[in-house]
Amino acid sequence: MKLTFRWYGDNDPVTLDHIRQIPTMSGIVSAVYDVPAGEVWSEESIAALKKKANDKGLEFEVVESVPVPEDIKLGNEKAPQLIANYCENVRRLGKTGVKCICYNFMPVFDWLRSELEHQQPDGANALAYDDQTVLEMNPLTCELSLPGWDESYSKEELKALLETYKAMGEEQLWENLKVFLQAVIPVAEEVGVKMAIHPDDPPWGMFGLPRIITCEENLERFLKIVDSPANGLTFCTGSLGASVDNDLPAMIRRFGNRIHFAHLRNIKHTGTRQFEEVGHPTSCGSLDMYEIVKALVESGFDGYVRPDHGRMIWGEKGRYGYGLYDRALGATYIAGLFEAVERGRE
Ligand code: DNO
Repeated sequence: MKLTFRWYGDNDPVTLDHIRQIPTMSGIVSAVYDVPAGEVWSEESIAALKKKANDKGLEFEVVESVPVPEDIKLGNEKAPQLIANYCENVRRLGKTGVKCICYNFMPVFDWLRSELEHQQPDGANALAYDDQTVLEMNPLTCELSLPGWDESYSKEELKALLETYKAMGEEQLWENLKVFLQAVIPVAEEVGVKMAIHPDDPPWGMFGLPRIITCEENLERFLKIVDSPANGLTFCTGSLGASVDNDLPAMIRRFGNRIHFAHLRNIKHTGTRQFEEVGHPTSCGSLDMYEIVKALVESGFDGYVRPDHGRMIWGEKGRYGYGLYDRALGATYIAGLFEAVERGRE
């Protein structure tokens, strides 16, 4: 496996110099951030990003994300051109040496939490989710703004979008995903890129929006749409693990060689559809991180790994979920788990 770290570019308070000092770090996970979803990234921007990383001794082999515009998920008349643009991005990234692209197919909202600064007993702040609170939230009026939310919509646009999705339903979303994959995967194969869809976070529907990348059965269905190694998964333990019905080690063993990227973090279930994010180690939460890593290693996983959301500790202020300290602790813990499991097999 290759250990990586998400970097949000020059505006990220976490710098490449911080990242390169985390032991065993191989590279960054990043994206071109100054282009609206749906547009083609310039070759210069991609090359500049790669150069910045390489100049610090870091690789740039993983992109997260090339966002999928809503029009593609909705399968409307703008979709064909936007899919062509998406393919062009995959082509350009492949040519620059990118090997893995993470993306998601979540309608409107990316990852969602009800609390951004949940106080923990040790004084850390963490992201938390409570379904009851979310059920009472109205995305058209609520004040909360989350990192995954696209702020570019007006209330009217958002309302129309929510209504269109509600009317559309899950099966049509599957159909639109199929159209997308059938166009993009052959291009990815051609340029040596592994596409890795990110599960829906949390893995259930909300605000009447369909969510489909949620559980073992649906992941199986997804992988069969285009049965190619280039059509793979980002195995995000915090997202899939939010549902107590998902048996993560079993899923890893089942999907093994189709997992190209792993987001490893722990969460603690605190009630029905209620959880909070915790430190990465097994004993901090509800997920068995050792069994997860063991399943990855025993399935022959040779993709990319990154620590996922960290808590805010040691007084750090920064991008929710993406501070330096707790993620760096997570990174070294993950590296330790891999070393122990791998050496145990020798
Ligand atoms: C949250 C992230 C997600 C992820 C996208 C992938 O912290 O894991 O926002 O990057 O869903 O497209």
